[in-house]
Amino acid sequence: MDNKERMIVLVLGNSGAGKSTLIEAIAGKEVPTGIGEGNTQRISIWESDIWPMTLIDTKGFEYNLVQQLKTINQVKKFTKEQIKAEDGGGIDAVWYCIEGTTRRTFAHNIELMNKTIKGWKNIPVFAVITKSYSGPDEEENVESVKAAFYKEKGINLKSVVPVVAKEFKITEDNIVPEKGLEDLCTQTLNVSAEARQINEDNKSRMVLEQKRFSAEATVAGATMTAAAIGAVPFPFPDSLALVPLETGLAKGLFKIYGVDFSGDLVTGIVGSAAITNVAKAALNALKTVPNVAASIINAVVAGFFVFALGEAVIALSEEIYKGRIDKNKIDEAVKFIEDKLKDNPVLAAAIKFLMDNLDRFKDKNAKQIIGETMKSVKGIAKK
Ligand SMILES: Nc1nc2c(ncn2[C@@H]2O[C@H](COP(=O)(O)OP(=O)(O)O)[C@@H](O)[C@H]2O)c(=O)[nH]1
Ligand SMILES: [Mg+2]
Repeated sequence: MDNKERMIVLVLGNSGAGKSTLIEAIAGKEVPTGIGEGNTQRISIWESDIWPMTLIDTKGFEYNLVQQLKTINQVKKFTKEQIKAEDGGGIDAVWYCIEGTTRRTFAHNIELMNKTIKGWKNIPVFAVITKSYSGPDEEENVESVKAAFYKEKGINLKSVVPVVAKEFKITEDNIVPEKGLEDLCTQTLNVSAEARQINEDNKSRMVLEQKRFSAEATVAGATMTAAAIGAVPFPFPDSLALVPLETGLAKGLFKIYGVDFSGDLVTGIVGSAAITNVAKAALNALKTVPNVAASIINAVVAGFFVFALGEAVIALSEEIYKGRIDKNKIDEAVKFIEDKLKDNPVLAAAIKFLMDNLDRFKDKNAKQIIGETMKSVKGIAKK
């Protein structure tokens, strides 16, 4: 993607509001493309791998109006000089991050942010309510933010979007999954005449890529939790101990894809005998390996089993999302998952990698082993 084809989005908000978390999720990476130097240390630049956007993260924005204006001036200078040098353009949109749990200070924060960008040529502003974990609070938060904006004149507020940039774990089987990222990005693209011309197929692909990024982060988290649950020194009888985790994982993934599932679908998947058998078979394959503590074997199998299950549920969710599988045909959906798990190349490769590296792994803990094994099978998982 040529830099000129990217929208430039300036992300503002108090420290701790969730700017960096939001940006990482939308950029689809953990490391920025560039960091301002010298006079511009307050900003970092992120070219998204998912959307045609360059996001500008700002640090230390909150202290006072003078600081904010300083930051804004640095950003303006930086974007003119380094990002859109050729066409001389600047920022295309602003995202104001307002933490969903701080309603008391909404109005004050918004007032201050508005002051700093006043005078910018009618720039489109999106109010992003971050950490929007609580359904009941959400509506009231949106109204409060809108009310705070109504008082300000000359600000081109386009929309108020509640988001959860990264899953929020309440308990193992109660996780608030990612929410609102695709909405925020598609709405933002809509304010740019150029971006509006991106064809619908490409836009749908970006939405799916965003969902996949969040879904894979969710699976990675569940994999580590599964390893911790599995790390017991006695034979891991079956995957029963993993059921709450698997249930939470399946529900979270369905939510990311907007699949409004029935409990039957989740129970059907998690309770499938064929699926349990895959875990048992993997365990049996490893049981006879000498010199490896049972807890490590259990941990690795539990971790990779949940990983494989998560990947299968992602694949199913994508099929349902695209309308290729009917979520109400539970048998069909469960069969799809079973087929994905049977002869699963990731699980097989993970076991082989473990076997091949037994000597090296002797003194390592389950977390380290899973980490290394994950890396080794990453390429396979992508296929
Ligand atoms: N689980 C979860 N944590 C979040 C989310 N957004 C922010 N956080 C947490 O809130 C804290 C501050 O977030 P950060 O992105 O560093 O805020 P910044 O100072 O505005 O860049 C960090 O501990 C984040 O992990 C989210 O969507 N989900
Ligand atoms: Mg930050």
